[in-house]
Amino acid sequence: MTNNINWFPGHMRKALNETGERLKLVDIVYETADCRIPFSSRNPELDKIIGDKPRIVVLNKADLADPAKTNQWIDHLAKNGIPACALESNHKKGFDRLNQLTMDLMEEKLNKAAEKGRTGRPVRAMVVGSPNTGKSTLINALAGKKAAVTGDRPGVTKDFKWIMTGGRLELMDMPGVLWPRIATKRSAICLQACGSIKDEVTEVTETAYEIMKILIELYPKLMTERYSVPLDIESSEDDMGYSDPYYDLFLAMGKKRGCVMSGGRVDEERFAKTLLTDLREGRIGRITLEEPDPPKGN
Ligand SMILES: Nc1nc2c(ncn2[C@@H]2O[C@H](COP(=O)(O)OP(=O)(O)O)[C@@H](O)[C@H]2O)c(=O)[nH]1
Ligand SMILES: [Mg+2]
Repeated sequence: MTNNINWFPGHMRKALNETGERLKLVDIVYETADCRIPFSSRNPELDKIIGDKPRIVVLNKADLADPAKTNQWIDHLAKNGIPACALESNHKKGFDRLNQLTMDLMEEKLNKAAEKGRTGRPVRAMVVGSPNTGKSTLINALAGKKAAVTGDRPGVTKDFKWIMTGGRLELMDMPGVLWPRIATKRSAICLQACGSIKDEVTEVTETAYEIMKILIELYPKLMTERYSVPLDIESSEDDMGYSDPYYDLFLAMGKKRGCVMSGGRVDEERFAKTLLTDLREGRIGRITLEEPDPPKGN
């Protein structure tokens, strides 16, 4: 599977260095992750530049994720010393918890500043995360108006502004961009299925087929409900005596959804697109593709 994020190592390094420079200016970091793929959408390189700066992992798009697994992830991160919260940036849900965590983490620093006579000191925050994790949406939601975000193209130095968000928080209007963790084929598929890596036309069918396998493993009930196909259908052999029950299921689901060409053959690409859109828009249900411990990868 090709990695179609058109960054190269030098570019990534530059983006990381720039983000590191800007991190020096803030008190706290909001690290956005996609709540459905908290493993693959986070980048361990952040740890190297974040130092001992307080950080909150924002599990964004929680509306699309499995609530029980979201809680497992929050517990798992907390056990590893990383406060985390679920957020729905585009529905403005979960912000009270984010504020609470922010103030808990900043309390000591603010008290020290107050002792030195600096009362009412603002808390400066910066949003950092990989593409499509909702950085701009989060900044806009915190800013309370649509406008401020200057852009998040990696490797491009731009001036930034501080946005007053009400309360004590001042937010850098330019997020830091990281890249997702595409260490395994499974990660690549999950990232692509969640829309974090752009669809490559030639790969849509493969991605959909692979994600269907993962979904059947993790959420068999939701899959049968959505596509009205029993998961134990009898598999047929091809001319070479080879059978792939998952491929048969894929075709059966496509047929059921009316993705059929003239002549009766299943239009695999059309069903692939249908399946991916269903998943991305939450129509299959609330789904989390990665378990906290241990992260799945093969
Ligand atoms: N369902 C859902 N979609 C979200 C949420 N936050 C952001 N999005 C969507 O995710 C996509 C990427 O968001 P964006 O803020 O552009 O991500 P960025 O690349 O990190 O800046 C957009 O289509 C947003 O509307 C959320 O909490 N729930
Ligand atoms: Mg953005």
